[in-house]
Parts: sequence; C-alpha cells; structure tokens
Amino acid sequence: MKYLSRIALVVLSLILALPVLSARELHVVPQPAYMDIAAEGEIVVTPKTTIVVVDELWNPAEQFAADMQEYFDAEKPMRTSKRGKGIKIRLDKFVPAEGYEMTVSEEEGILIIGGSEAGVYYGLQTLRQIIITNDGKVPYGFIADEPAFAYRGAHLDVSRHFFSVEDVKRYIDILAAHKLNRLHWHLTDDQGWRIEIKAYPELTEKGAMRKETLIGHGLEPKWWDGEPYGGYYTQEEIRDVVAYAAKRYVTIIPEIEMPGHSQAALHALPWLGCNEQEVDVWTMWGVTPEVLCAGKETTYEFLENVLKEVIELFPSELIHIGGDECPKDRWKECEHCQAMMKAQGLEHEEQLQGYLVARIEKFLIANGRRMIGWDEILDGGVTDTATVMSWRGLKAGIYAAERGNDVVMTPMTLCYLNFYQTKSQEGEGLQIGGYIPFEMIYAWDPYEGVSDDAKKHIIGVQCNMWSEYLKTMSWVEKMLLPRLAAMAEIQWANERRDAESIRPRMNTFRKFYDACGWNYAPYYFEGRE
Ligand code: TNX
Repeated sequence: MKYLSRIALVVLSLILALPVLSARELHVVPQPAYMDIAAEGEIVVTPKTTIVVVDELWNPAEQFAADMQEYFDAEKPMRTSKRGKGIKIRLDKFVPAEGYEMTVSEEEGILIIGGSEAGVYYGLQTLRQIIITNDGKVPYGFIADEPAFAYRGAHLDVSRHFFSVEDVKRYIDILAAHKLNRLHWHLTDDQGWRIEIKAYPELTEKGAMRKETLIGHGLEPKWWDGEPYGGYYTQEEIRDVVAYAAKRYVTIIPEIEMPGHSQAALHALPWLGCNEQEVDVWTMWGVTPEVLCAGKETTYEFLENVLKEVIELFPSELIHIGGDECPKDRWKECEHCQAMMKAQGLEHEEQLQGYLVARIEKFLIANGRRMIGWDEILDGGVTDTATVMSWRGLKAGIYAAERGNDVVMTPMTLCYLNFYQTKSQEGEGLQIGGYIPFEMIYAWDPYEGVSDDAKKHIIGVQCNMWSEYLKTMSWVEKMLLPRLAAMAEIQWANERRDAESIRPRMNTFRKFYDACGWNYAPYYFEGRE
C-alpha cells in the first residue's frame, strides 16, 4: 500500500510537472548545438531591461535594441550601458568564431559570450526568438551554439523584377534572423542592368529600362503587358545597402553576369556584341543568343572597368561573375572570337568561355579578390582557385569539390525558392514551375555523394530567388518563408537537424514571423503538400 501510494505520488507529480516541463521547452530555429533548460526559474525581459556592453559590442547591442523596440512597440529602444545588470554581452576567444554561449541564471542574469561580434549577434537572435515566442520569459539554462557551414547564403534577382532599397533591407533582415551571412545580389541580366557604373552611364540610362514584360509562360500566343519597366541602384544606394547588411553580419556578394545573360548591357553599348547590332533590353524569360563578344579586347576592358567599380563598392572577397547559360551561336560566326581562339590555341567555343572566365579571375585576384561563378565555369576548363556554385544538380558540385575547388551547393531541384511549394499550386499565383515543398529541402544532405576528403570544399549552401514571376517583396517573402527556415537548418545546424522536432519548432517560429510582420506561405503549417 505504502509502495503503491508512492507510485501514485510519482505519477501524480509527473502529470502535474508535464505542463510545466513542456512549457519550458524552447523552440529555436535553426536548432542550437546544445541546450539545457532548467526546470525552474526565469528572467523576464521588458523594454526597460538594460543591455550591458563589454568589449565595445555596441553594434550587436544596438541592432538587438532596435529589433526589441519594434517588438515591444516601445517609445525608446532598450538602454545600452557599460555597467549594470540585465543582458550582458562580451567576447571570448575560446568560443568558435560565429558561435556563442548563453547562460541564464540568477547570478549571471542573461549572459551572452560570442567568439566574435557576429557570434554575439547570433546569440542575441536566439534570445530575440525566445523572448518573442515565450512572452518575454527567458528560462534559466545554458545554450552553446555554432554554425555547420561558413557560407550560409540566399540570392536575390533584382534584374527580372526590381526591388527597392527598403525591400532589399527587409530581405536582409529576414536572412539575418535565420543566421544567414551571405546575400548573393544578382544585379545584371538580359532584362535590366541595375547598378550604376560611372564609367558607362549608358548601362543604367538605357539598360535599366525594358519596353514591356512578358505575361504568362511564354507559350504561343505570347502576351506582353505593354508597360515600360525599370529601376536601378545608384552607387550611394549600393553603399547604404552594403553598410546595412554589414551591421547584420551579412556580406553582399555582387553578381555581374558575363558573357551570357548580358542583353541589357548590349542594348546600352552595342559594341560589346559580336555583330554590334542594336538589341532591346529583353522582354522575355529564358536564354537569349545575344551575348558579349569574347574576341574583342574592348570587351575585356569593359568588364575590368565595371569590376573596378564593383570592387570599390563591395568589400566581399568573393565576386560573382555569372558564367551560366551562354549560347555560343554568335561566337561561331564572329571573326573576332575565331581570331582569339586561334591566337590562344583553343579548339572549341566552350574553351573560349574558359579563357574569358580565367582572364577575369586573374584580374580579380590581382585586385585582392576571389572569383565565384555558376557551374558552367567548369565546362571550359576551370582554374584551381575558382569557387563553383553548383546549380545544375549536385554532380557539378561534387566533381568540383573532388578536384579541390571550393563549392557552394545550390541545386535547382532543392534550392530554387521561386519554384512552387505545393502540388496543387492553389493560391500560389503563376510561378516559373518546379515543386519544392519544405520537407523536401529539410530531408536533403548537402554532403551526399561527396567523399570525406572533399567535404571541406563544400563551404556552404545557398537558396536562390529568381524574380521572373515575383513582382513585389511581399510575394518574395511568401516564397522565401517558411522554406528559408528549412534552408537555415541545413546551413547552420546540418548535423543536428531533427525531423521529429522541426514541426513543433516551426509552429512556434511562426509566431516570430507574425511578430516581425513578414509574409509567409501557410501550406506547411496547414499540412498541405
Ligand atoms: C536558371 S540558375 C537561371 C536563371 C533563371 C532561373 C529560373 C541560373 C544560373 N540560371 O537565369 O532565372 O533558372 O528558375
């Protein structure tokens, strides 16, 4: 009897404790490396809480204070001070570079120690999630965290549709909240040149505007909207966005497309083409035969002059030179291209592209930068120093990593967030095609098929946002979220992704999206495939 009553007591206390225990489960996305949450005790963060700043960590403190002011809808941001009690942030070289440790206890208050400023920033992002999803209550406990991949990227195409400085900043906010650290900014393409280049004002005077835009999927009969469309960023605006991103520990990698996807530049400066014919800024989607001439010295001079200004604007070590989808029809008929091939001892046009890319890479290296390009840069014979962005599946990336090149994995079948998210496509508007639901991304292992030796060359993972059918940032957000969370789990928490916990964690994380006012797709939460 005594024994039975003891069991009953244990069972009863378990039942009583259950809601308490489950209420103390913290749902953080991406999953931290280690979390130990105490059964009792908590600190409540309010707009009056002070951020105690050690090691001159003013920037992460101010970013956090501003985010919290918005959440609390407070009159003033939280106070930052060198002394006092509250949320204390400091550095320690024993913590991994982008990692952090967070201790929450009666003695320490909330203490975040980062391996770098960025690490502190990520610790504060975790804290922000906890505060927002847990009514300001931060339970006693300990979290230790660090990223799986050094390169955690998202791309944004601003050529097919243009997004304002404010829109791009919003996109950066969303990336940073998911602990991403690279924005690949696709600034030029056939349908519009979007970056002011002082040496060639025509690029934006003429190349930033197209006569109209294709409506529908380009099947016959084709329809256009009849509306001129355009936009570009001044260099001052670019500097502003770069600085904004840097404050959120996001490096912007600019992309200047060459030698294909360049019809907007050809419209502005027809001498860049093989036959120097007038062409329009393109009003369709796909791959155009109009490409830069790879035979004339003036093309190389142009590319170097453009890149000189790009390097001045973007501190990123990696500079993206495109390199994808370049038909060689014009080159085959061009006396300059053929002469260049002869002079360089090249047998076919793919090698001519290889020559152009290698020459541009040399220029970048001479200027202290490194080159990254889409995986077609492998086709013409790649240098050992180029970084390869694997988009046509995984094979190119695996091949490149095995031969010793650094690789960013971004296969079209898993990472193209401009693809549909449901089978029925209901409520998704007209999109380019494809089908990539949240679960499909989540199940992906970016190391699949890569030998142990080559794994170190997979420097990261990126998702892409091509904007042919995305006219507003609100639509972009709906395509991005919540799938970016699945991406972030791979990028930040690859080896600790947890299929069991992701759904409850996402259900909590959704409150964070609501609080931030970001548009997100409902399908995953509704259980729609
Ligand atoms: C392929 S990915 C492209 C883009 C398109 C995209 C549409 C790549 C290097 N090229 O030009 O916008 O597909 O999803």
